[in-house]
Amino acid sequence: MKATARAHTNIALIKYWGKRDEELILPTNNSLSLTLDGFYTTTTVEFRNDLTNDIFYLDNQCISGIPYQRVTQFLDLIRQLAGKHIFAEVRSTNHVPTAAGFASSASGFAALAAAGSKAIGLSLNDKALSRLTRRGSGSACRSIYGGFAEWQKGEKKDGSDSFAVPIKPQDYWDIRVAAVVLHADEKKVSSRVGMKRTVDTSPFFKGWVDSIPQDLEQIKAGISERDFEKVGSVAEANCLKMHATTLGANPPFTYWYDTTFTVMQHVQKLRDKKIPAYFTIDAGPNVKVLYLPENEADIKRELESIPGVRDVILSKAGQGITYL
Ligand code: 2P0
Repeated sequence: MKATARAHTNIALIKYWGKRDEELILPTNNSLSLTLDGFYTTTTVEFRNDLTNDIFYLDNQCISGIPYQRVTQFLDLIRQLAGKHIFAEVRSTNHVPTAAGFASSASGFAALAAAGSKAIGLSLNDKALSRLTRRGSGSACRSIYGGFAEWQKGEKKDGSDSFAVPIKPQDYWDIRVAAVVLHADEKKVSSRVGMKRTVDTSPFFKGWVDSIPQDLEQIKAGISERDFEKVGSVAEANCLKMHATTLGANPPFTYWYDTTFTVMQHVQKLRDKKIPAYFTIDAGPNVKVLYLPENEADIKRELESIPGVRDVILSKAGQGITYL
């Protein structure tokens, strides 16, 4: 009753921002992401009869508190699905540079879902695995697949039709992402809290939700045509719209720092020099820059020259779940 799985994190090009059901983690809009090869979590789950509670080690440290509770609550879902009452030892290793500004929750819950469900004897197809993973953290349900994936929000109240589907595999198109590291501080408003505040209070939230179908249609067309400018410009505009909703919330908030703005301006500067580059930003100050392999040296040089930039970490498209 032991299994090991690896999952990579993903960067949303059309963002998930807002829940219609917090308990089941059901989103208000579809989202679309690219899985990244540089950042992953490897997790081993072993269900053992001799355990009287779950144990969770992250990077060889025994974890308690809220992160432990999120893991045990997720294991409860796996136990429920399998109809077995047995505790587990979970050992995870994060290969997501802690300062890179990537949430390790996406790769973390995807690896936990895959290893946990296999260890307990469930054989879930990708759709069922994605649906289960969603309950750990929404964005994690997209990390089941390599390359481009879309999380379909679904319509049903029970969440049975809310899961991610593959759009294009890892080797379809060599798009790259530079993670521009500015700050590694704990964020003041978590994405969970920020999303809820936005849904509850921001008058801009409706505009955000209403604009998603068109963004999705355009970005999917861009992906099909391998049109980098189309994909990049839709992703950048979608990110700006998501962040605009937070300014309309009560109390208002933003994830951006002054340096976030500076990086955005440098990305524009790259485009002025005819080097295609587009940014996207998650619920934090760090910026991710989309670019093509032939421009890697120029992109890296420009980004590293910006005052306040601590690191620039380059990544390619990554693969979906693998079992080790
Ligand atoms: C995304 N983010 O699509 C968006 C863009 C942040 C900004 O998914 O509450 O950690 O666990 O479902 O997945 C971050 O939210 O939230 C996120 P929960 P999650 O990647």
